[in-house]
Amino acid sequence: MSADPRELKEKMLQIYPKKLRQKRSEQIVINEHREDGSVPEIKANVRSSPGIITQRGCTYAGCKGVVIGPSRDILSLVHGPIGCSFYAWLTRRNQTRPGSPEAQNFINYCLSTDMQEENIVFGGEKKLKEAVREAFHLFHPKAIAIFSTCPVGLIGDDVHAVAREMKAELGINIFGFSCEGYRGVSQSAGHHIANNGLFKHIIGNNETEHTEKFKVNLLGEYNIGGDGFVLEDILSRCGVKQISTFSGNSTYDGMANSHTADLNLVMCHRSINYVAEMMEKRFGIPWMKVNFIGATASAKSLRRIGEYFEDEALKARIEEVIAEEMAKVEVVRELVRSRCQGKTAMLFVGGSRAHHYQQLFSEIGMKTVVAGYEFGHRDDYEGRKVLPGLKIDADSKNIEEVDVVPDPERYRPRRTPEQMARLEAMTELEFQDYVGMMPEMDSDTMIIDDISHHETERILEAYRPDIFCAGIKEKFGVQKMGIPCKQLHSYDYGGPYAGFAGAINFFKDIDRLVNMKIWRYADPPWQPSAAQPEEVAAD
Ligand code: CFM
Repeated sequence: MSADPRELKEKMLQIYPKKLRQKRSEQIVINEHREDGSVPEIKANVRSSPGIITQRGCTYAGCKGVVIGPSRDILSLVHGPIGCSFYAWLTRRNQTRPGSPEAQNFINYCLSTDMQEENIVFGGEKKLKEAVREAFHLFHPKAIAIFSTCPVGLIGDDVHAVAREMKAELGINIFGFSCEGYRGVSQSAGHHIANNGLFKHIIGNNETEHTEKFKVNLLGEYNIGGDGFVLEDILSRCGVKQISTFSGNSTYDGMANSHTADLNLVMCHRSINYVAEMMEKRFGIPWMKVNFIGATASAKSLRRIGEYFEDEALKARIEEVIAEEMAKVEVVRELVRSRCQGKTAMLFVGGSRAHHYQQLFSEIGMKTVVAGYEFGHRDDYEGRKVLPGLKIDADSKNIEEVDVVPDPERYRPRRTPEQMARLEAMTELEFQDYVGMMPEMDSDTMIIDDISHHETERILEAYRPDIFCAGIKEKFGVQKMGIPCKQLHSYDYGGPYAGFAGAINFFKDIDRLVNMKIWRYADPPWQPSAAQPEEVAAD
């Protein structure tokens, strides 16, 4: 790895037309830690330019697929052409584990109104009502969520009116989402819309009291490849009660009851920070950012929970669990580190993993040289402190900001102002904060927002990293260049990667990928005479 990031950036931009060059130059930043603690500004959460081959998804994907979909007993009904449902049908590896064989679990199903030309011309509300009734009589769910796809917004079907009418008719909770694919610049808009819906229609509907002493919700954990199961196990061993996860392995009742927790832990800040903030305003539940990706990061997050509850017995239990788990991690980590030390990685994933997974790589001595989000906002890159200065553009105005006031009966500050001040003074315990990706990356690393295919090829050519982490869309193009590509959305059928057990899995998988000699047999297109099999065998 010898590329000069500044030269490389210039070279990458050269082929673009002037206007695009200007825009992309603001979305590609060379990282720098300034004396005042700031990092350079990056342009993010703006529309993708046509033709760059973005890896982003749509607003409907963010709402249905990401935030609401993993919950097992909310019946998801897609209002739209059947094609929109294909990608919402078990294509994200969010797992779930019903409590008993009789418990409702709709994750295997894919329900769509299958809109036809006729519905586009004459309207689809009637068909939607019929579909809701049919779904209700087939499954008898506690709740039905209706998701709008692009044509629904274009023809003006009112999914909210249908939801209200059907709710009155059928007597269960039914709500709609105006999450048409085009509604925002990416799936990120869909997260926000889903958060608003969770807050308006579900959270606070179940007043079951729990007697456990330490009650939390885990927000922004979607149980991809079983990550959530690992975290449930760790938290319960520490004696921490998880009221609900948003939304991996979750149920409607758990979410409805989540306002009874005393702390919100935020894993994926990008997809769920809105719920965390709204719950704090309405119910008085503080939130803090945690990261259970990486063994050291997991230990740190657990200790933060102990500090928050200020309970010595809890802290002692947490230390026991950490010691027990770390002993297992260290054996594998040391071995893998000896083989991976000094190798390089690139990460291009959604809105949080491109940051979180850098921690796992650093634990085995690997450095992230270039990274970026598909749809992160400036606060995900630079930290939440930039929020007050963010410009609200027309695309963001498109999404409702829910006006939240303290609940007259149920608002209850979980900590006194003195306690909060004391906890905040402990440098390790920030509330309502997220430092972002760039402050935690080295100076002179390269950050690229919404990377294009052309830019991907240029950075691979210049740096030849030992591993590239992205998704299925990039995977095979990258591997044809002789560089292993690890999918960090789906985990390539692997995982779990969260928590201590997850770190062990990750270290082993990465070791296999970066040390496999097969990659040197592939000739990258720009280097037709790359290593021949004989040469590889010789070294
Ligand atoms: Fe959050 Fe996610 Fe991510 Fe995300 Fe996603 Fe995902 Fe992701 Mo794929 S919620 S932002 S919209 S951590 S599906 S579980 S892997 S892009 S980095």
